[in-house]
Amino acid sequence: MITILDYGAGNVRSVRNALIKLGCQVKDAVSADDVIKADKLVFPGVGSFGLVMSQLVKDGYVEPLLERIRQNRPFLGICVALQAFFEGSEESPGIAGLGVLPGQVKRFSVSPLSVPHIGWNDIKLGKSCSLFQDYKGEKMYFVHSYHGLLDNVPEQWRLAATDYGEEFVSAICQGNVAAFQFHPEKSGTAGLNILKHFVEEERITVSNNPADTLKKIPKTQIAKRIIACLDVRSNDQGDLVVTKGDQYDVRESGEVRNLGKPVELASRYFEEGADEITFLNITGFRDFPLTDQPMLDVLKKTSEKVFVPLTIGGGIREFTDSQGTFHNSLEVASEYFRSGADKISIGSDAVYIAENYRRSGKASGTSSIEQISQVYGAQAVVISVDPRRVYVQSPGQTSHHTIETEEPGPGGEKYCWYQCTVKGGREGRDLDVIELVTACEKLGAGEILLNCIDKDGTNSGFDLELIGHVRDAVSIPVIASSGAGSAAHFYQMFSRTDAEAGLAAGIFHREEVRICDVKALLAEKLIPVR
Ligand code: 1PR
Repeated sequence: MITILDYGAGNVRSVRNALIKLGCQVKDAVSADDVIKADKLVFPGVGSFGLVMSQLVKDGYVEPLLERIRQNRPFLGICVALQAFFEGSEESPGIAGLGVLPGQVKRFSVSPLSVPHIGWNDIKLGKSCSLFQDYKGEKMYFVHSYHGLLDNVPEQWRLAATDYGEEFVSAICQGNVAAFQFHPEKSGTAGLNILKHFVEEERITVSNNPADTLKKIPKTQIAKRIIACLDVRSNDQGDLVVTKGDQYDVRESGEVRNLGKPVELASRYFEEGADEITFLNITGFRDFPLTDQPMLDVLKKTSEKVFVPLTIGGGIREFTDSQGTFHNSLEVASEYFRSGADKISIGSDAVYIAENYRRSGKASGTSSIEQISQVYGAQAVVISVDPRRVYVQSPGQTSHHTIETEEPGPGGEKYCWYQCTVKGGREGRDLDVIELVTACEKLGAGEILLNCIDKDGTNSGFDLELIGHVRDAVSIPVIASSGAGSAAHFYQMFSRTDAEAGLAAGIFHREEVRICDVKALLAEKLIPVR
């Protein structure tokens, strides 16, 4: 029996699904006694350090947790749960951690690398450990902005480190007590194997290698991510299908294109090696997300089979339902996290928020971006951008951020700006892509999903000028999206821009290109992939 310490973290469902996949019986800790007496305790944590610690204090779990660690009873912490071992964190000044390890957790300051550290990176194991007996050097999935300093970790606790501009502790272990900064429940089969050894083995064994082992292991490298995107909507018969637009037009001879069933396609992409999977409910702006049971079911079913990160977007905003009940966006996002999402993506609402922010010049504190990132962490909030080019003869013709383009306009115009749209490209706004992404970063977003209406479904390659334009303007990761027609387009994009990830839909749905083909070409070209 595995007991989960569920304080409402976003990834609890993913951890529960992974343990159930491993054949475990799982129950939630409901009392301090459970925390101490549980055979094996798993503590999944995402979100802010302060939120985690204040929840533990509120539930009276701090002392029982410390007692469990003192009694060396089997314990596995994930992500923020590792950070909670330290005395405190820069993320939440004045809030005490468990204090098992000395020192403060720090925010990454690794420019020009983007923060949060989102993606697949290696771990340097300094000791051999029974939890890693099947480990063959696979990359693990990380999603965090703060980290513990290796120097603060006493030798007897050090297990693994990882590099991301600076070296940080990615695993600790002493006796039967272990914790990881990475997410084993979202690190594919390799991650499940590590969880399996925690579940199956009576106790954790660690053999000491020479203390300087870690120093001898070469720096780790984060991989470029390959993401499969499933644009989902109900067709005219009311079935939820995966569809795909050409420049956002999803109809073919009047019918909604049907490219397959969401759960099946997502499972196929997981098997084929996708690093992440994104669902975009493209008519979400019309629906009441909390009553959109079919989409929630797709997420629940997918999260039982897919052990890489899941992002869900479409319709995430505050709304008043048909009974006149008001629902804030945090409620909507929480329902998606509880249903298995690891990240949520905000589209139209982000445009309205950025417009308000630019008008008022200050954060409202109530926007969906602010509310959700404060509770679940910036790394859980993706902004899905739907821009289209507007050509101008000269930059002076507009107040918007323009670029000089190598792809002149219909009238030979050498300049253009990128107009933001809402409602799935149906409505253009007086806001450019730079005004949008910079406002959203300031308000707490953790990643940009940069689509391009002009390129969507064209198989003509990514809009490299747009990607460079946005990558230079923000310090959060950018996912390049729209237009991929071949594996070579991914190589072109990763070799000519600093985007952290590449996303495609049509070529994967139509099986014109497989995810493994893209990765094989990138690896051949020495672009790091998982
Ligand atoms: O505005 O918060 O309700 O979110 C709606 C979301 O759905 C937005 O993120 C928007 O990007 C997306 N969306 C809305 N309408 C459409 C449409 O196609 N009619 N799809 C749409 C956007 C963009 C990508 C696509 C890439 C790759 N599609 O998701 O996967 O362009 O495609 P490709 O590789 O085939 O070129 P809200």
